[in-house]
Amino acid sequence: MPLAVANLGAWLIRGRPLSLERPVLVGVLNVTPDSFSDGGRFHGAGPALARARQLVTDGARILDIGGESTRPGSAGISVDEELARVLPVLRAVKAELDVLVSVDTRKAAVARVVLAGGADVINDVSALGDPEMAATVADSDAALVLMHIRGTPATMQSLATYGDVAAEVAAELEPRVAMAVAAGVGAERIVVDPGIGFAKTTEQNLELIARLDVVAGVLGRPVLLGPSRKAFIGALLGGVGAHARDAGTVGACVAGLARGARIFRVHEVRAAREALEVADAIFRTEAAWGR
Ligand code: HH2
Repeated sequence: MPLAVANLGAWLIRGRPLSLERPVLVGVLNVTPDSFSDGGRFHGAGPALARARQLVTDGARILDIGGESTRPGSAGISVDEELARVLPVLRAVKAELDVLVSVDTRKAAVARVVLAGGADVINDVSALGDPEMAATVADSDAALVLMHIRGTPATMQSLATYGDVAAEVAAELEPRVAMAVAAGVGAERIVVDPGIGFAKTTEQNLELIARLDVVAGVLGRPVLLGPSRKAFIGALLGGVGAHARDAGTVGACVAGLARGARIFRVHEVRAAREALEVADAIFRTEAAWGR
């Protein structure tokens, strides 16, 4: 069976399985003043809600609300500031739209409040860097994304030294999955993410996507991929800016699908969803031929 269809199944979110039979799109909803590609554009509940409606219309099954930029070199913000950005948008989205909501946070104190406020997924780009995070998620029935990073956004780019990046990312994520499970987060609630652009060079990002099956295979959990608009795409396309990277993003997603990714975090959902659905249908046909 080709890799592309080897990792089917479901992701358990708030007691309900989200099928991964078809690729799942996660729409990025950054409510920050300073995110690298869309900082300031959807800051505040009004613009954020309009963006959320568009992402759902385009086919996002999950919206990932982020209040703190994690771009290389960025400094953190306080719990209060993060909640002031995220909570009004979470409430507005939940009140109006029938969509799962993920909150992109590294802080257990933020997670506790948004989980009480109805968040369905905690997307932790520090993979349990906060020692309280695992127990906080375990106390709910929400799902958890564990993303690979080394250091923090402020320090990560100086830590991009690997022998075998795919094997090391898998090995470094494995104990984090074990920690979450030991704290009481059921394995079926967890997905893993290789952390494209987090403590990785352009070559390492390419290698990680090319060998994504290593990450999926070692961990046995569904893989989420987040290449959207990242610097390695700009580098490959002659230095284009973040807004000229959406077609390149689609290419990275389709390549990831061919290596087992089932969940894709992107800024522009429609093109990625359509490309992934077509590619997935072709890979299924390939599987039916027994190749
Ligand atoms: N990338 C970013 C943020 N959160 N979460 C997961 N699981 N995977 C990713 O690859 C990922 C992520 C960075 O992108 P963006 O949100 O666009 O930028 P910023 O961190 O500047 O807000």
